[in-house]
Amino acid sequence: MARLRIWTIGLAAAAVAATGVTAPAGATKPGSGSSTGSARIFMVNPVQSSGDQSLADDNDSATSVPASDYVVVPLTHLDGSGYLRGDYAVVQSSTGTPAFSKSNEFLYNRHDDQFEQTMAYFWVTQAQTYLHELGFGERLPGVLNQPFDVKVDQYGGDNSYMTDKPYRVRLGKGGVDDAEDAEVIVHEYGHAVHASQVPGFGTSLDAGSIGEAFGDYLGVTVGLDAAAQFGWPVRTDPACVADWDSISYTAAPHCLRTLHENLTVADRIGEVHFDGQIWSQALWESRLGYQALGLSTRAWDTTLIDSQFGYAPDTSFSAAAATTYATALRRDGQAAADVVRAAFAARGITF
Ligand SMILES: [Ca+2]
Ligand SMILES: [Ca+2]
Ligand SMILES: [Ca+2]
Ligand SMILES: [Zn+2]
Repeated sequence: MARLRIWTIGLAAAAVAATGVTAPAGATKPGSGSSTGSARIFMVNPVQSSGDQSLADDNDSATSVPASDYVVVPLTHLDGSGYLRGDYAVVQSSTGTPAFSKSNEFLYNRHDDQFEQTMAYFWVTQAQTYLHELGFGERLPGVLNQPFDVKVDQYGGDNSYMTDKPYRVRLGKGGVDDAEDAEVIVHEYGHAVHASQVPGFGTSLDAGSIGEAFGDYLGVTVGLDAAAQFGWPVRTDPACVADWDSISYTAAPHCLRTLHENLTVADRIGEVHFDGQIWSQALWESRLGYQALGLSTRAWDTTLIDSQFGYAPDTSFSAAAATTYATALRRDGQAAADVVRAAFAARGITF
Protein backbone atom coordinates (compact mmCIF):
# COMPACT_ATOMS: atom_id res chain seq x y z
CA MET A 1 0.00 0.00 0.00
CA ALA A 2 1.57 3.23 -1.09
CA ARG A 3 1.52 6.22 1.14
CA LEU A 4 -0.64 9.18 0.29
CA ARG A 5 1.67 11.80 -1.07
CA ILE A 6 1.33 15.05 0.81
CA TRP A 7 3.46 18.12 0.30
CA THR A 8 3.11 20.86 2.84
CA ILE A 9 4.30 24.37 3.39
CA GLY A 10 6.41 22.97 6.20
CA LEU A 11 4.88 23.80 9.56
CA ALA A 12 3.07 21.35 11.81
CA ALA A 13 2.91 17.93 10.21
CA ALA A 14 -0.44 17.07 8.70
CA ALA A 15 -1.81 13.80 10.04
CA VAL A 16 -3.65 12.15 7.20
CA ALA A 17 -4.64 8.52 6.90
CA ALA A 18 -2.62 6.37 4.55
CA THR A 19 -4.32 5.37 1.36
CA GLY A 20 -3.41 4.40 -2.16
CA VAL A 21 -1.56 6.77 -4.37
CA THR A 22 -1.89 7.22 -8.08
CA ALA A 23 -0.33 9.55 -10.53
CA PRO A 24 -2.34 12.67 -11.22
CA ALA A 25 -4.47 12.58 -14.29
CA GLY A 26 -2.80 13.94 -17.37
CA ALA A 27 -3.53 17.48 -18.35
CA THR A 28 -7.16 17.77 -19.24
CA LYS A 29 -8.37 20.37 -21.68
CA PRO A 30 -8.93 23.76 -20.11
CA GLY A 31 -12.50 24.95 -20.01
CA SER A 32 -13.85 27.81 -22.02
CA GLY A 33 -13.30 30.47 -19.41
CA SER A 34 -13.54 33.69 -21.32
CA SER A 35 -15.39 35.63 -18.66
CA THR A 36 -13.67 38.44 -16.79
CA GLY A 37 -14.31 40.41 -13.63
CA SER A 38 -12.49 42.16 -10.84
CA ALA A 39 -11.00 41.14 -7.54
CA ARG A 40 -9.64 42.85 -4.44
CA ILE A 41 -6.44 41.12 -3.40
CA PHE A 42 -3.14 41.60 -1.63
CA MET A 43 -0.12 42.59 -3.74
CA VAL A 44 1.48 39.20 -3.00
CA ASN A 45 1.18 39.91 0.71
CA PRO A 46 0.78 43.08 2.77
CA VAL A 47 4.17 42.84 4.50
CA GLN A 48 5.99 42.58 1.18
CA SER A 49 4.07 45.47 -0.37
CA SER A 50 4.27 47.79 2.65
CA GLY A 51 7.55 46.81 4.28
CA ASP A 52 5.71 47.06 7.60
CA GLN A 53 7.00 44.22 9.79
CA SER A 54 4.61 45.20 12.60
CA LEU A 55 1.41 44.35 10.74
CA ALA A 56 -0.66 42.02 12.92
CA ASP A 57 -3.33 39.41 12.30
CA ASP A 58 -5.45 40.58 15.23
CA ASN A 59 -7.66 37.53 14.93
CA ASP A 60 -8.42 38.09 11.23
CA SER A 61 -9.36 41.70 11.88
CA ALA A 62 -10.78 43.69 8.98
CA THR A 63 -8.89 46.80 10.08
CA SER A 64 -5.44 45.45 10.96
CA VAL A 65 -4.26 45.77 7.34
CA PRO A 66 -4.62 49.27 5.83
CA ALA A 67 -6.69 49.71 2.67
CA SER A 68 -3.50 50.82 0.90
CA ASP A 69 -2.20 47.24 1.04
CA TYR A 70 -5.09 46.01 -1.11
CA VAL A 71 -5.47 46.47 -4.83
CA VAL A 72 -8.27 45.79 -7.30
CA VAL A 73 -7.17 43.81 -10.34
CA PRO A 74 -8.85 42.19 -13.33
CA LEU A 75 -9.95 38.59 -12.85
CA THR A 76 -9.64 36.42 -15.94
CA HIS A 77 -10.45 32.96 -17.33
CA LEU A 78 -13.72 32.72 -15.36
CA ASP A 79 -16.37 30.32 -16.62
CA GLY A 80 -19.20 32.83 -16.30
CA SER A 81 -21.07 30.89 -13.62
CA GLY A 82 -20.63 33.71 -11.11
CA TYR A 83 -18.47 31.45 -8.94
CA LEU A 84 -14.68 31.42 -8.66
CA ARG A 85 -14.29 28.74 -11.28
CA GLY A 86 -12.43 28.88 -14.54
CA ASP A 87 -9.81 27.51 -16.88
CA TYR A 88 -7.08 27.14 -14.28
CA ALA A 89 -8.68 27.18 -10.84
CA VAL A 90 -11.81 25.82 -9.20
CA VAL A 91 -12.22 27.21 -5.69
CA GLN A 92 -14.05 25.25 -3.06
CA SER A 93 -14.68 26.23 0.54
CA SER A 94 -16.61 24.79 3.43
CA THR A 95 -16.22 27.79 5.71
CA GLY A 96 -18.34 30.69 4.69
CA THR A 97 -20.60 30.99 1.70
CA PRO A 98 -18.84 30.40 -1.61
CA ALA A 99 -18.07 33.72 -3.24
CA PHE A 100 -20.66 34.45 -5.91
CA SER A 101 -21.24 37.47 -8.11
CA LYS A 102 -23.31 37.57 -11.29
CA SER A 103 -21.10 40.42 -12.48
CA ASN A 104 -17.87 38.72 -11.34
CA GLU A 105 -17.07 41.45 -8.80
CA PHE A 106 -15.16 39.86 -5.91
CA LEU A 107 -14.35 42.82 -3.66
CA TYR A 108 -13.81 41.53 -0.14
CA ASN A 109 -11.87 42.33 3.01
CA ARG A 110 -9.50 39.89 4.73
CA HIS A 111 -12.05 39.25 7.49
CA ASP A 112 -14.44 37.82 4.89
CA ASP A 113 -14.00 34.12 4.13
CA GLN A 114 -14.55 35.04 0.50
CA PHE A 115 -11.34 37.09 0.49
CA GLU A 116 -9.21 33.95 0.78
CA GLN A 117 -11.29 32.29 -1.93
CA THR A 118 -10.65 35.26 -4.20
CA MET A 119 -6.92 35.23 -3.43
CA ALA A 120 -6.78 31.51 -4.23
CA TYR A 121 -8.53 31.98 -7.58
CA PHE A 122 -6.46 34.97 -8.60
CA TRP A 123 -3.06 33.55 -7.63
CA VAL A 124 -3.53 30.08 -9.08
CA THR A 125 -4.76 31.68 -12.29
CA GLN A 126 -1.86 34.14 -12.21
CA ALA A 127 0.64 31.29 -11.77
CA GLN A 128 -0.81 29.29 -14.67
CA THR A 129 -1.02 32.40 -16.84
CA TYR A 130 2.67 32.95 -16.08
CA LEU A 131 3.45 29.40 -17.20
CA HIS A 132 1.60 30.06 -20.45
CA GLU A 133 3.53 33.30 -20.94
CA LEU A 134 6.75 31.30 -20.51
CA GLY A 135 5.46 29.03 -23.28
CA PHE A 136 4.14 26.02 -21.37
CA GLY A 137 0.93 24.88 -22.99
CA GLU A 138 1.90 26.98 -26.00
CA ARG A 139 5.21 26.20 -27.75
CA LEU A 140 6.32 23.95 -24.87
CA PRO A 141 4.39 21.07 -23.28
CA GLY A 142 1.63 22.12 -20.91
CA VAL A 143 2.21 22.08 -17.17
CA LEU A 144 -0.87 21.62 -15.00
CA ASN A 145 -2.85 23.10 -17.84
CA GLN A 146 -6.26 22.31 -16.38
CA PRO A 147 -8.91 23.62 -13.97
CA PHE A 148 -7.20 22.83 -10.66
CA ASP A 149 -9.09 22.30 -7.41
CA VAL A 150 -8.18 24.58 -4.53
CA LYS A 151 -9.87 24.02 -1.18
CA VAL A 152 -9.74 26.97 1.18
CA ASP A 153 -9.90 26.83 4.97
CA GLN A 154 -10.68 23.15 5.01
CA TYR A 155 -7.89 22.31 7.36
CA GLY A 156 -7.85 23.85 10.80
CA GLY A 157 -4.11 23.79 11.49
CA ASP A 158 -1.52 26.32 10.41
CA ASN A 159 -0.52 24.37 7.36
CA SER A 160 -1.35 23.92 3.72
CA TYR A 161 -0.71 21.00 1.46
CA MET A 162 -0.98 19.49 -1.98
CA THR A 163 -2.09 15.94 -2.58
CA ASP A 164 -2.06 14.04 -5.83
CA LYS A 165 -5.06 11.91 -4.85
CA PRO A 166 -7.28 13.81 -5.01
CA TYR A 167 -5.21 16.18 -7.06
CA ARG A 168 -5.66 19.50 -5.33
CA VAL A 169 -4.28 22.10 -2.95
CA ARG A 170 -5.75 22.70 0.48
CA LEU A 171 -5.04 25.97 2.27
CA GLY A 172 -5.29 26.19 6.05
CA LYS A 173 -6.24 28.99 8.39
CA GLY A 174 -3.93 28.89 11.42
CA GLY A 175 -2.34 32.20 12.39
CA VAL A 176 -2.72 34.43 9.34
CA ASP A 177 -5.05 32.58 6.98
CA ASP A 178 -2.70 30.80 4.58
CA ALA A 179 -4.52 32.02 1.48
CA GLU A 180 -3.84 35.63 2.49
CA ASP A 181 -0.26 35.11 1.32
CA ALA A 182 0.27 34.50 -2.39
CA GLU A 183 3.62 32.88 -1.71
CA VAL A 184 1.93 30.13 0.30
CA ILE A 185 -0.70 29.56 -2.39
CA VAL A 186 1.87 29.39 -5.18
CA HIS A 187 4.26 27.25 -3.11
CA GLU A 188 1.57 24.59 -2.92
CA TYR A 189 0.76 25.02 -6.60
CA GLY A 190 4.47 24.40 -7.25
CA HIS A 191 4.10 20.87 -5.88
CA ALA A 192 1.26 20.28 -8.31
CA VAL A 193 3.46 21.62 -11.12
CA HIS A 194 6.08 18.96 -10.32
CA ALA A 195 3.43 16.24 -10.08
CA SER A 196 2.10 17.34 -13.46
CA GLN A 197 5.55 17.26 -15.05
CA VAL A 198 6.76 13.99 -13.49
CA PRO A 199 3.97 11.84 -12.00
CA GLY A 200 5.04 10.59 -8.59
CA PHE A 201 7.85 13.12 -8.28
CA GLY A 202 9.45 13.30 -4.86
CA THR A 203 10.12 9.76 -3.72
CA SER A 204 13.70 10.38 -2.58
CA LEU A 205 14.87 12.82 0.08
CA ASP A 206 16.66 14.94 -2.52
CA ALA A 207 13.62 14.95 -4.81
CA GLY A 208 11.37 15.93 -1.90
CA SER A 209 13.77 18.75 -1.06
CA ILE A 210 13.77 19.92 -4.68
CA GLY A 211 9.97 19.99 -4.50
CA GLU A 212 9.99 22.26 -1.45
CA ALA A 213 12.70 24.44 -2.97
CA PHE A 214 10.84 24.87 -6.23
CA GLY A 215 7.61 25.73 -4.40
CA ASP A 216 9.42 28.50 -2.53
CA TYR A 217 11.11 29.73 -5.69
CA LEU A 218 7.91 29.64 -7.76
CA GLY A 219 6.02 31.56 -5.07
CA VAL A 220 8.68 34.25 -5.13
CA THR A 221 9.12 34.50 -8.89
CA VAL A 222 5.40 34.53 -9.70
CA GLY A 223 4.93 37.26 -7.10
CA LEU A 224 7.86 39.36 -8.33
CA ASP A 225 6.72 39.00 -11.94
CA ALA A 226 3.22 40.11 -10.96
CA ALA A 227 4.68 43.07 -9.04
CA ALA A 228 6.57 44.10 -12.17
CA GLN A 229 3.50 43.57 -14.35
CA PHE A 230 1.13 45.58 -12.15
CA GLY A 231 3.64 48.08 -10.75
CA TRP A 232 3.32 46.95 -7.14
CA PRO A 233 5.93 47.85 -4.51
CA VAL A 234 8.30 45.22 -3.14
CA ARG A 235 9.57 46.60 0.16
CA THR A 236 11.02 43.48 1.77
CA ASP A 237 13.89 41.20 0.79
CA PRO A 238 12.77 39.78 -2.57
CA ALA A 239 14.14 36.36 -1.55
CA CYS A 240 11.88 36.19 1.53
CA VAL A 241 9.16 33.55 1.37
CA ALA A 242 5.77 34.14 3.03
CA ASP A 243 6.52 37.48 4.70
CA TRP A 244 2.91 37.73 5.93
CA ASP A 245 1.90 34.16 6.80
CA SER A 246 5.05 33.84 8.91
CA ILE A 247 4.35 36.78 11.25
CA SER A 248 2.80 34.43 13.80
CA TYR A 249 5.77 32.07 14.06
CA THR A 250 8.91 34.07 13.21
CA ALA A 251 10.78 37.11 14.48
CA ALA A 252 11.04 40.18 12.25
CA PRO A 253 11.96 40.44 9.47
CA HIS A 254 9.37 37.73 8.96
CA CYS A 255 10.14 34.96 6.48
CA LEU A 256 9.03 31.34 6.53
CA ARG A 257 12.26 30.65 4.64
CA THR A 258 14.54 32.62 2.35
CA LEU A 259 16.34 31.77 -0.86
CA HIS A 260 19.76 32.72 0.50
CA GLU A 261 20.51 30.91 3.76
CA ASN A 262 24.01 29.95 2.53
CA LEU A 263 23.54 26.27 3.27
CA THR A 264 25.43 23.58 1.40
CA VAL A 265 24.98 19.83 1.13
CA ALA A 266 27.22 19.51 4.19
CA ASP A 267 24.40 21.10 6.22
CA ARG A 268 21.72 18.57 5.29
CA ILE A 269 19.56 17.29 8.16
CA GLY A 270 17.29 14.96 6.17
CA GLU A 271 14.19 17.18 6.33
CA VAL A 272 12.84 18.33 2.99
CA HIS A 273 11.91 21.91 3.88
CA PHE A 274 15.27 22.56 5.50
CA ASP A 275 17.36 20.75 2.93
CA GLY A 276 15.33 22.39 0.18
CA GLN A 277 16.97 25.69 1.11
CA ILE A 278 20.20 24.32 -0.40
CA TRP A 279 18.53 23.80 -3.76
CA SER A 280 16.42 26.96 -3.71
CA GLN A 281 19.50 29.14 -3.31
CA ALA A 282 20.98 27.61 -6.44
CA LEU A 283 17.75 28.53 -8.26
CA TRP A 284 17.89 32.07 -6.90
CA GLU A 285 21.56 32.57 -7.75
CA SER A 286 21.05 31.16 -11.26
CA ARG A 287 18.36 33.81 -11.66
CA LEU A 288 20.76 36.53 -10.52
CA GLY A 289 23.45 35.13 -12.81
CA TYR A 290 21.11 35.18 -15.79
CA GLN A 291 20.30 38.82 -15.04
CA ALA A 292 24.02 39.64 -14.83
CA LEU A 293 24.38 38.19 -18.32
CA GLY A 294 21.54 40.38 -19.57
CA LEU A 295 19.14 37.45 -19.76
CA SER A 296 15.67 37.76 -18.30
CA THR A 297 14.29 36.12 -15.19
CA ARG A 298 11.65 34.66 -17.50
CA ALA A 299 14.38 33.01 -19.57
CA TRP A 300 15.74 31.34 -16.45
CA ASP A 301 12.30 30.33 -15.22
CA THR A 302 11.50 28.79 -18.59
CA THR A 303 14.75 26.84 -18.58
CA LEU A 304 14.29 25.71 -14.99
CA ILE A 305 10.74 24.47 -15.49
CA ASP A 306 11.55 22.90 -18.86
CA SER A 307 14.42 21.02 -17.21
CA GLN A 308 12.10 19.60 -14.57
CA PHE A 309 10.43 17.36 -17.17
CA GLY A 310 13.71 15.45 -17.17
CA TYR A 311 14.02 14.88 -13.41
CA ALA A 312 13.49 11.31 -12.23
CA PRO A 313 10.81 10.88 -9.51
CA ASP A 314 13.58 9.81 -7.12
CA THR A 315 16.29 12.07 -8.49
CA SER A 316 19.41 13.10 -6.61
CA PHE A 317 20.51 16.73 -6.36
CA SER A 318 23.43 15.89 -8.62
CA ALA A 319 21.38 14.28 -11.39
CA ALA A 320 18.76 17.04 -11.36
CA ALA A 321 21.48 19.71 -11.44
CA ALA A 322 23.10 18.00 -14.43
CA THR A 323 19.74 17.97 -16.24
CA THR A 324 19.22 21.66 -15.45
CA TYR A 325 22.70 22.48 -16.73
CA ALA A 326 22.07 20.59 -19.98
CA THR A 327 18.77 22.41 -20.48
CA ALA A 328 20.43 25.78 -19.89
CA LEU A 329 23.16 24.90 -22.39
CA ARG A 330 20.63 23.85 -25.02
CA ARG A 331 18.25 26.74 -24.52
CA ASP A 332 20.47 29.65 -23.48
CA GLY A 333 24.08 28.85 -24.40
CA GLN A 334 27.37 28.17 -22.67
CA ALA A 335 27.60 31.33 -20.55
CA ALA A 336 24.16 30.67 -19.05
CA ALA A 337 24.98 27.03 -18.47
CA ASP A 338 28.18 28.08 -16.69
CA VAL A 339 26.11 30.30 -14.38
CA VAL A 340 23.91 27.34 -13.50
CA ARG A 341 26.87 25.04 -12.87
CA ALA A 342 28.50 27.65 -10.60
CA ALA A 343 25.29 28.25 -8.64
CA PHE A 344 24.94 24.54 -7.88
CA ALA A 345 28.65 24.16 -7.15
CA ALA A 346 28.41 26.95 -4.57
CA ARG A 347 25.90 24.73 -2.70
CA GLY A 348 28.19 21.72 -2.94
CA ILE A 349 26.14 20.15 -5.75
CA THR A 350 28.46 18.92 -8.49
CA PHE A 351 28.03 16.63 -11.46
CA1 LIG B 1 -8.84 36.13 6.45
CA1 LIG C 1 -1.10 30.54 8.38
CA1 LIG D 1 8.05 37.58 -0.30
ZN1 LIG E 1 5.75 22.31 0.35
